[in-house]
Amino acid sequence: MSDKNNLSAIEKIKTASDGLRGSIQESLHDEITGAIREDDTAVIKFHGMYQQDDRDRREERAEKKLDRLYTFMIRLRLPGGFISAEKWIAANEIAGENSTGVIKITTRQTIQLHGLIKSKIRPTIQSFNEAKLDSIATCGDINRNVSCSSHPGESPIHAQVFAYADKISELLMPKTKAYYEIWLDDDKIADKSEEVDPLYQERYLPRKFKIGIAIPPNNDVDVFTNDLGLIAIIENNELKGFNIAIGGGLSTTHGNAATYARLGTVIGFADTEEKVLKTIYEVITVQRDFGNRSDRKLARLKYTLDNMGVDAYRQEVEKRTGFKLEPARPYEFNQRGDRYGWLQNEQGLWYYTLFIENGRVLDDEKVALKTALLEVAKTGKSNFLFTSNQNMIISDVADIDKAQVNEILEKFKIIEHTTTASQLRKNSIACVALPTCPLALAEAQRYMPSLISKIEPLVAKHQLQNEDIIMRMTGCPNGCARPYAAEIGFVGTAPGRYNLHIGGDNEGERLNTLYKESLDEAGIINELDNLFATFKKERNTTESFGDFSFRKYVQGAA
Ligand code: SRM
Ligand code: SF4
Repeated sequence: MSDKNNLSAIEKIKTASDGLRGSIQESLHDEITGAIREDDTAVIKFHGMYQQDDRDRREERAEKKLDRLYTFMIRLRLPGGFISAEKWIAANEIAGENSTGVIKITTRQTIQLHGLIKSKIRPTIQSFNEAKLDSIATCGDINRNVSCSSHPGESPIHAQVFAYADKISELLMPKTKAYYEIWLDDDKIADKSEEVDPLYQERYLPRKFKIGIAIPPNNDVDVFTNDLGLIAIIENNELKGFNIAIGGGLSTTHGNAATYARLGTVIGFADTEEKVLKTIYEVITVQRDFGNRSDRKLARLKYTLDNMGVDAYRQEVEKRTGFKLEPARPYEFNQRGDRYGWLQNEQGLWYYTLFIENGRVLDDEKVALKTALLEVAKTGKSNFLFTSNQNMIISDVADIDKAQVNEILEKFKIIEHTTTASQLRKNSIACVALPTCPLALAEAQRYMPSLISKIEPLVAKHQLQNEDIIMRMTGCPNGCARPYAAEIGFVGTAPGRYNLHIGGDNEGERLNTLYKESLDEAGIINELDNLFATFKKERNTTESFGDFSFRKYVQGAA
């Protein structure tokens, strides 16, 4: 239980926020600055936004004695990454009118818009609302966007499992009406008892909370990196229930040895929907009551779990639900990447997964992705799904409409773009980092594409082009592109410098290990050249790069 006398500043802001209202209204009306009041920057996150500034322009503006160029990023709530064609068209328009125009698919299957100035926030949320889209609880100390295995073509019961993402998202929504009041001009509620929130109470959770649902054998959602992961147990094409894993979380802080990345621990199995939802709810109440509210660096469920011990945590959950979890059932993961190209599901609908480098949907000199997707959406013959690998699936296309959609994809060279990208590139993701992320120490999505162009010749030199090597980069150790769960992970330490991590497995069941610190580009290329050469020479027949580097460099070094 946290020290009540030593609460972090954010805890005090949450409690004093009057149901997440803070002084956001006043901040919005203040025309002297493009920023909002400091306390409100914490409150606004619960409404799905972050205050940022253009870091590329900090110096220039400081020289001119100008305030930073403040803008806001807004993130939508899309459980399981599903968006209808109609909503996609709306998001396109809103992005064009109010933000940079780039739609960014995130590593948790939703989309973000960057670069909104303060006066554009309300119109943006109002337009989203008209399109039946919202950004509630996509940030802040609360349950975030629920992710779910995204390939309907891979499992006959995908729809059944997928429905849980919505149910969980609904179950864990905050009760406050502040979002509607502040952004959508709803009347102030007279009776505050309508807002009483038995789950989040007044202080919400000690830290963000993430839930992912995986459908084996695909672990595309990286289920063990979530605070709570559900693993669908399917026998004879029937959903039997879920194994429940808790305590995943990736962030570390350079120089703070008390912080660590951790994969979730499976604590048992629940069969019925009622039991699954009850267990999720009470896992969260235990974290709410026992999590650290003094030190935000140590506040995620993973630390609560390790402090209490796995058995004690499970027992506390079982005490609250009133039933015991069954022993975990067997399952097997054998892939994590997306299944590119067309795939048909059991019901006969078609799905096209296309490659979107680092999830950035825009028209550039290589491919007019944004225009192509808009044209597909305008046919009204498909929906869309985002994947946890920052890609997109054109979904639910009837057999009779497939040729028309395919023609658009051919016309805009989307198919060519997807099929000709190297295996390495398609297995890589990078976080946003500069210029918008205030925490970035180094570049990520702006640098990764060019670094891959330099690694591809190495892969070719060592004849490893057909290997599925999962490579991820982040601009800081917070781990937004899950680099610690990659076979090759780059974690930014300073401009142009990255820690190199190796030895994670291909399926997402083993974290990697720090191999070399603060390498520059030449250092990275040199290390990878040597690693690939040794891998080629010494690997066992079916050994993946991750398993090989774990055996040789992690176990071998122990
Ligand atoms: Fe993240 C903070 C972007 C997935 C761990 N993350 C941030 C912020 C909001 C920076 C900030 O606090 O001001 C970044 C905004 C950058 C920008 O300009 O857009 C940011 N995180 C992202 C996204 C957009 C990366 C991407 O390129 O896709 C992902 C949005 C997911 C979503 O839709 O909700 C994103 N972040 C993740 C993941 C991966 C995941 O969840 O699967 C992680 C690691 C897993 C985990 O949570 O342990 C992650 N982000 C963090 C952390 C470290 C949390 C911690 O435990 O300490 C921070 C910093 C914080 O919360 O203080 C952070
Ligand atoms: Fe920003 Fe760091 Fe997350 Fe990248 S990993 S988006 S640099 S917080």
